[in-house]
Amino acid sequence: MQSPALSRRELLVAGGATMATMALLNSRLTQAAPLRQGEVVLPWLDQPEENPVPEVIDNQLVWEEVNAWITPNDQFFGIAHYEWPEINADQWQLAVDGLVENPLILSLDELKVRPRQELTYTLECSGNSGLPFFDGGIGNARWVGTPLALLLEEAGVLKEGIEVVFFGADKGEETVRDTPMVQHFARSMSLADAMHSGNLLSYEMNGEPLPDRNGAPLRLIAPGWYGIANVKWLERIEIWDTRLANRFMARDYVTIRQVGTAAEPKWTESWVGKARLKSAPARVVQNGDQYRIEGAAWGAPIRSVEVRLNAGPWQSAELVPGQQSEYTWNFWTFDWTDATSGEHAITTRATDTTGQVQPTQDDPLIANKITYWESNGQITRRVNIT
Ligand SMILES: Nc1nc2c(c(=O)[nH]1)N[C@H]1C(S)=C(S)[C@@H](COP(=O)(O)O)O[C@H]1N2
Ligand SMILES: [Mo]
Repeated sequence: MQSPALSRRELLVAGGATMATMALLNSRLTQAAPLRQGEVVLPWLDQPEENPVPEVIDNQLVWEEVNAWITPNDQFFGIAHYEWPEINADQWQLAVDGLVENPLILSLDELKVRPRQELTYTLECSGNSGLPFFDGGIGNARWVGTPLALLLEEAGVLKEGIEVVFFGADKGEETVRDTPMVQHFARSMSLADAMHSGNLLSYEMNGEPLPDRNGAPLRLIAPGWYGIANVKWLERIEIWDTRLANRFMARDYVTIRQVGTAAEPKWTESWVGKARLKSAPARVVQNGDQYRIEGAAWGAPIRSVEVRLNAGPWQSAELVPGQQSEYTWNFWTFDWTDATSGEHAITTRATDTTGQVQPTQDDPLIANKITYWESNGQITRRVNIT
């Protein structure tokens, strides 16, 4: 799951490295892009609009301030569709039931004594970059929890059980076909997807107890998926013999795309699930007359990133070593040697290890999409060089 480079470090740590070695490894990983003396960040000319829904989007990553590969908890974005519950962890319990042999009810302590697994995973909201006020719906954190698959095995899923439904404590009113009803936030996954060895029931984020904003006391961490799959404030897991078709599976988080011709229009409506290949310029760093463009690429294992200045040719960026991993962003840098004064447009594109290239904004996949989810088209940002 993790790259060989990362696993080797983990082995080293597990093998009893000294505190000094651990601190060094830690700082090399987390300080992947610190500013050096004399360097300043140039602000982007294009800035996101003011957030009109602060009750839904609580915080956003500020790209110009990204100094580290791991996003500190206080800089991590937060999303809540209904409310922001603050749960008393001492009284909280997780129920696992439905089509299982042994229904479980577990306290947080009972979960914590189960096998502990760590995973570094970049979580992006599928709406990120799809709205003019939303470009910071992404962050990379080190999550700790117990593997979901072990708990499902313990509960013993019956053979009719095909879908795993995750319910959060947060709830709100939904009106469907004129019927108002109170519903909890919920998402589901096929049993096969849920049994993936990377899925965690997570209670720790970057070495701290999971913050309230990010789903305390327990959330699902589903590497390889968009943010929506990572159910927060988890309190119930049910095994069903049918698919969940609630707001977050079948109404919101549905991508609508025109695939037919103008003469014969055809539309697809598809479910938002797995993460997609993407990259973005993070910031331009100036040191005297030297300029460097920094950025990130994620959503798939990254092979390369290219940068395009204005209408110029695509030029190779350099991937920051040691960050290659299936589930994390990979930072990259580009030395901008011939920067001239005036306004410039900077576009980036990522290629994954299978050769797939991040789509352009006029690729039909992006251009013919009328909903804002899954906006992984190439991003252009503008900067002024004086
Ligand atoms: N219970 C619950 N879980 C949830 C949500 C929610 O509204 N309620 N929002 C989802 C969405 S859309 C995203 S992008 C991620 C955001 O995770 P974060 O707030 O930790 O960044 O949580 C997901 N899990
Ligand atoms: Mo999201």
